[in-house]
Amino acid sequence: MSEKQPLVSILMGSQSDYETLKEASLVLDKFGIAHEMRVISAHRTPEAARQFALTAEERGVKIVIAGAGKAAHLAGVLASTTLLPVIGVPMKTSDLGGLDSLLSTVQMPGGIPVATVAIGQAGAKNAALLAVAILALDRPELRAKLAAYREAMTRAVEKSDAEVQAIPRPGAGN
Ligand code: RP5
Repeated sequence: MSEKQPLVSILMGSQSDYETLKEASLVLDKFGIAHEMRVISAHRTPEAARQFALTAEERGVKIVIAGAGKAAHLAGVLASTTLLPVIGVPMKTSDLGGLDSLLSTVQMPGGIPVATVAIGQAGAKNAALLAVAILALDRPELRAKLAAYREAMTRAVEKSDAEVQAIPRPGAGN
């Protein structure tokens, strides 16, 4: 995590969400995006959630990533109080597998959007990539990094394809 002024805030409802949200931080590190990580709960620390949302924009934050589980109100509560884009990451949960978090995060009533990504680590990773894509809108050097990231992914899949095709299969005539 960079010591510079954070452009992205990664919030989590509980420290138990950390291992999942770490994926978002790793992606932002890869792209050199200064960010912060905070534990702030919509239920357990509602005043801190409100203060965060009221002051994030004036601190220079551009995008908020909020991960929470179960009755996951964090992203929606933050979105209600800031005009910054909020990306919600539903946590995987032990009781309902994360469907609880997903529905709580994605089903915002019209008027207050939360851009909701997939449950768990894939969602955390994609939340960061979405934040990079938004920041890249007016940063050509970041856009180039994002394009290179996609290109590397394409090359990796092509390599996998070649490896799978090279595996001898009984009865396939090789
Ligand atoms: C939510 O409740 C948190 O985001 C977490 O995913 C879930 C459970 O929290 P703990 O009981 O593990 O602190 O607020």
